[in-house]
Amino acid sequence: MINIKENEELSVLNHSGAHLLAQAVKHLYPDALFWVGPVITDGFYYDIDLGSKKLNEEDLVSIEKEMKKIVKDGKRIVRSELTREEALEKFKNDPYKIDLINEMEEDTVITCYTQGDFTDLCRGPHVESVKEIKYFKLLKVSGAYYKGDSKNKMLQRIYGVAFYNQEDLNEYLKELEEAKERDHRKIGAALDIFMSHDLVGKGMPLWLPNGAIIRKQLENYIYEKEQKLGYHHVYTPCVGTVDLYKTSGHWDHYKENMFPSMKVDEEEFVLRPMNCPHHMLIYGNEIHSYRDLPIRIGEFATDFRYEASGAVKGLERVRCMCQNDAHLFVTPEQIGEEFKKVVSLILDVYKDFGIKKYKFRLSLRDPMDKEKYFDDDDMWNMAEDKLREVLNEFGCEYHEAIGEAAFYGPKLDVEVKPAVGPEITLSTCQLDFLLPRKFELSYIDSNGEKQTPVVLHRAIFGTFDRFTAFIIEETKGAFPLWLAPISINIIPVNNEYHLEYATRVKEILEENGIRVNLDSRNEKLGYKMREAQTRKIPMTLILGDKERDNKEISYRLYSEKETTTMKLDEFIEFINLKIKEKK
Ligand code: TSB
Ligand code: ZN
Repeated sequence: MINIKENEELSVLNHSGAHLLAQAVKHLYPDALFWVGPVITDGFYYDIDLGSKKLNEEDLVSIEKEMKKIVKDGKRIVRSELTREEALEKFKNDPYKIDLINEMEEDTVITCYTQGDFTDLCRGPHVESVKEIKYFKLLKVSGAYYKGDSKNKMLQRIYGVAFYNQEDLNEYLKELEEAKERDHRKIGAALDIFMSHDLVGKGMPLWLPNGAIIRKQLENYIYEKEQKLGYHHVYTPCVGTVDLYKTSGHWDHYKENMFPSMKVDEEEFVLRPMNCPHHMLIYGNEIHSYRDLPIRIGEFATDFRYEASGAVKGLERVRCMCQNDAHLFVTPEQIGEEFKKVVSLILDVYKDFGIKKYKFRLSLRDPMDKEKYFDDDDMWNMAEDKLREVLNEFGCEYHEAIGEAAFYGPKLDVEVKPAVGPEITLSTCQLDFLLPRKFELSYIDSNGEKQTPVVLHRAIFGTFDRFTAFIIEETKGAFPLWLAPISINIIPVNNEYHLEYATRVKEILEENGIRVNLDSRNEKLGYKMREAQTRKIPMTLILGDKERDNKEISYRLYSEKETTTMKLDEFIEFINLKIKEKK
């Protein structure tokens, strides 16, 4: 799906779409006040204060009608510049715009755009006339806190999208419908993968048995890979004392993303937002020689983060998450080699899951602004060169985000686009020159001297939560055999004659560790077949006279019409191989 924000022409058009929307709302609701109306990946929105009036779908239809009227009227969109005083005077009755003006830097050129009877404070640019905003659609309305803060007033956010012609708009709306069908929240509910409940809380999904199977498969899969790569897995508590997070620096720099602390006896705890401090302590528990490095400490670790209530989304953005985390302790010379192993693992995993659409984003330091970063010029230069070198070696395309490195080191993120909403980061690998110092970690080098290791924070799946959300959308819920909650559904053609054989086949498959369901309900074959499709079970066995008499099975794959018959023995071999190869 096209990313409107990244397309220059569509960006301008959609921004003008937001103004058109605001003008129409102002016509229909003269008391309306407007906060911001930006362009987003999926079009535009405007946050509006309508007092006690709550908009519904029908209101959107009326607003759209009004927008069409304004377009027909065809006013030009005219830019004007204002001094700060003029702007403050012009918008003196509008607290939101006053707020925006006050937030602007002293030397900002304040501009307004006027179309007919409507003027909005705006940086622009815009199309020349409202006539150009002919092909648009309002998509939905939802609540949004002023400045995204739940302590503030709830505004109403109207979403829309605009194109330069009807075909593009139609195509986009069609894709949008398909995307909604792919939304992991919808599929997750339909296939009983996860649920949520107000009594547990926002952003705290409950994994249902089907979801738990998928998650366990993911855990086993990545655990095995990490074991082969020399990772040591640990278990650590999902709380730490405030002092731990003061030592790591999170208390000073990450506090707004953390849950508030709680006192127990004399100790003050926080639910942890990250696992690095715990892993630093584990590394520090022993004396290390350079010969022991790299040391790789991995954990499937539960973390808690405060995410704005408007931002939480299914399994994709949660407040309680489980990271596929590891901290790799290396000498500076080992950075390149270890980073290469991480990238190789990422590529390997994405290949196994058939993930093809993703972007590498390499966040580097701004060399013009060195004071902003951990002070070790040689280390930065060496590390950044190594990261580039590795990505080039793999032939990976990547975007260099200059100035976006963290204070403590450069990083690589892998970004993907979910069915609905803006891009998200799945995998990440972040270099850290600082944290080992904060915890006074060391290794003894070949001259017998103490040195500080460098840490690579890395999460291949990111979190199991987010990765599962993404895989649900990639597969539309039709998981491969090895991942599906039920891999094989068995249907006896007639319970009276074929149930015994079907039961035997089920037992044999289960002995082979395969997840099977025997559908022995007294329902028609066609009905059972259709239901297996709805449940998106990857494979269905149909067992009748012929199969029973010849010790055979007939199988049909999800969404296919063809049936294949095989000897039972052969089938067991075939299916074991398929599952092992993760096909
Ligand atoms: C990799 N300390 C590092 C770790 O060692 C760390 O926490 N990095 S992180 O902050 O980038 O988080 C790791 C991954 O968790 C992200 O790449 C992202 O895929 C996933 N993630 C982050 N926030 C959320 C969230 N709210 N819900 C689901 N997944 C999330
Ligand atoms: Zn970390």
